[in-house]
Amino acid sequence: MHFIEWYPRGYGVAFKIKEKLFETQSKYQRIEIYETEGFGKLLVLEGTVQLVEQGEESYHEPLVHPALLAHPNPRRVLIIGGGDGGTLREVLKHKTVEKAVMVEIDEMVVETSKIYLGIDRGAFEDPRAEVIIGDGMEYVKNTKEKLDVIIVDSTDPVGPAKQLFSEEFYRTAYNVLNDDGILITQAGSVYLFTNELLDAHKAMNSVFDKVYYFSFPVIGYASPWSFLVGVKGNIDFTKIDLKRAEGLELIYYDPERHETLFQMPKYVRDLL
Ligand code: AG3
Repeated sequence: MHFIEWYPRGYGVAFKIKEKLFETQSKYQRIEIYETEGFGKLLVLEGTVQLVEQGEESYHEPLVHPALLAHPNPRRVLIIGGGDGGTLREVLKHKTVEKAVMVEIDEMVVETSKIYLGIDRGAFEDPRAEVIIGDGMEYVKNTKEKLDVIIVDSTDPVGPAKQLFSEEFYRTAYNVLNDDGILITQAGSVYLFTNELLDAHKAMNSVFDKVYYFSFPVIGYASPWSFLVGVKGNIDFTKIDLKRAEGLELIYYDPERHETLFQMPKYVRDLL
């Protein structure tokens, strides 16, 4: 048995499967959990791979640590999406973080992840963590809190996640950031979602003071995977605080080689 995620142009990412552990239709999407032959459990939402247990850090580390180490003092962090808890887990590794709010639209993703994955490794129980089931767009529109870092750990820009790639969302997010703030979002496959990436980049460019692009090879996705960073204020995202990186226990993102994040295919650099 195997599971295949089909990307555009007939490009597929496949896993050999031992068994299907769970399947349900939530209010928002089809949720599936598989036991793979070689990568532990696999979480699939609406037919798209969200993570494999053995390798998920290759997504969660670059999504979280570059932004938290580039920010001078990240104390309040908002995660939009991220129902499996992997992003929350990485955020809470930072001692500067006093509060991390995770706003996930689909309660079933949180519950299913708790039962079958446990990749939060206790993060949901951390006193600094708050989990809200709700719409991320509505949350940023209504919150009175000022934030240092916003992390968008969403599904692809279709369905409920589409609005999280819009100029309206970026503008609202910009307004809830402190004078120095960072928003980072996953932005799809470099080669296969190039148009979506360019659209998001354009929308961010019209809102943020500075926008950075980087990519990372993520296990389980059509890699390299792209990430977009919007900066409010004076933060230089090409520089990080190496001192604070000590003790983070990383596997994939290498703070001492932060500059290697920024390499990209020539055609992407020409388009951005
Ligand atoms: N967030 C989903 C990233 C997008 C994956 N897209 C795809 N496979 N087509 C990951 C959730 C992990 N916290």
